[in-house]
Amino acid sequence: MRIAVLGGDGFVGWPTSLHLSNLGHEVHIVDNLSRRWIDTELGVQSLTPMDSIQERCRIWKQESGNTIHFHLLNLAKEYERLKQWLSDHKPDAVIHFAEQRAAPYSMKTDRHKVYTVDNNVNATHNLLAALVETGIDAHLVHLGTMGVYGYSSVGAPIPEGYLDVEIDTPSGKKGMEILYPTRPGSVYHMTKSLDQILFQFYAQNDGLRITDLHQGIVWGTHTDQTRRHEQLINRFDYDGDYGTVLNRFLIQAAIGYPLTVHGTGGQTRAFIHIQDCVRCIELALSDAPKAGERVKIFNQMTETHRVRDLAHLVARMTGAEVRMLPNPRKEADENDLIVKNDQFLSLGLNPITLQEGLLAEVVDVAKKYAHRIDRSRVPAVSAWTKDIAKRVDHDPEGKKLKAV
Ligand code: USQ
Repeated sequence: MRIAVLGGDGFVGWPTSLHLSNLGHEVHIVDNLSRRWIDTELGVQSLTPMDSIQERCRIWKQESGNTIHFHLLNLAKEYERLKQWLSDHKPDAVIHFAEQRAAPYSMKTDRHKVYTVDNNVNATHNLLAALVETGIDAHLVHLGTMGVYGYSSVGAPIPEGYLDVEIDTPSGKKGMEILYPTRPGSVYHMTKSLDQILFQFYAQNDGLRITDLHQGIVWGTHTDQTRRHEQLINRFDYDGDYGTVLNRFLIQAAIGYPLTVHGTGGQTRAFIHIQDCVRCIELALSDAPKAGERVKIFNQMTETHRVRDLAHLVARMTGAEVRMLPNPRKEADENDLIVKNDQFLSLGLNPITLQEGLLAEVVDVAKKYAHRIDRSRVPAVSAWTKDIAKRVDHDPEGKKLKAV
């Protein structure tokens, strides 16, 4: 297949591009390199040293003999160029990762909120409108998030995207299927909720074939392809805005920084290893919906864990100290989470679960590049409200709190 990977320079986009190229697909990365610009804005860098996208593609060609093409294009701002690109290249599938993906970044200031909505919603809508206009019947696979469901305890498993409900009508009860009600916990998660409505409309109105992947929190760093050469290494975020919880704990353990648990650590979240992410994309591509069908929604996660349990697991493994910090986010202190992921299992996903070996691999990578870490960028200081900001500002590293 000819596959466009929009956002193919990012944390999941890059290993996905390598994985698909390795399978023999013709891969075209379309990216505006915004993630690299955000590093510059924030004054942080990936823990792992990343080469330019052109250099990464050159090394891949040298390693595998396969070409990954790179196209510099801003999906959200260059609509006419996007249309032209689609007409020129006529992809069979488009994988859409091209969105600002960090909840804390999206909550930093009003400017970051505006940027995140502007970038993410326009990127998605421009793509949908351009597919219709150019008449290209590509299967669109979008990287969504488990966070669209929200994190209140519901006491029932979260289905894959849709919920069967019964409503009262004058002629009795009527059953219907609705999109699971969204309850985003950040502006970033809100944009992915808005995306769902855009997909629903374009699938129903124009017969676009769309798959939306509700992905959990990714952990790990290497995949089979990024291990093949030092310069194919994946990016790896550790800072308070872009680092995600389990990877952050592992990096913190590697550099002797107390593990930063927000609040009670009773938040339960869904997780998936990076190797399974790329495999899920492959599986989703093999199971495209037909024109006229509803959007296909998968829960792209393999297990759930409570944040404090993860901290204690990492602490036991490494001897790290665990510290409970004032939570910069507005989120439930404690929640349960049961998630259905039957569709990927039935397509043949054999989940990688938390294993000491893979956790240790992350710690080893972090130790190798520890000299690149700026410890002052480890605390998460982006606060969800002005009131929370005052509290977090006083004690960003929880020094006044007792370590547990
Ligand atoms: N947390 C800590 N300590 C930390 C960092 C996070 O306790 O040092 C807590 C947070 O307060 C939160 C949980 O861990 O309760 C998860 O935070 P996270 O930063 O790992 O994940 P999140 O902000 O939800 O976002 C990440 C990705 C996003 C993806 C999402 C999947 O950045 O792109 O969509 O995970 S999900 O969480 O399932 O919605």
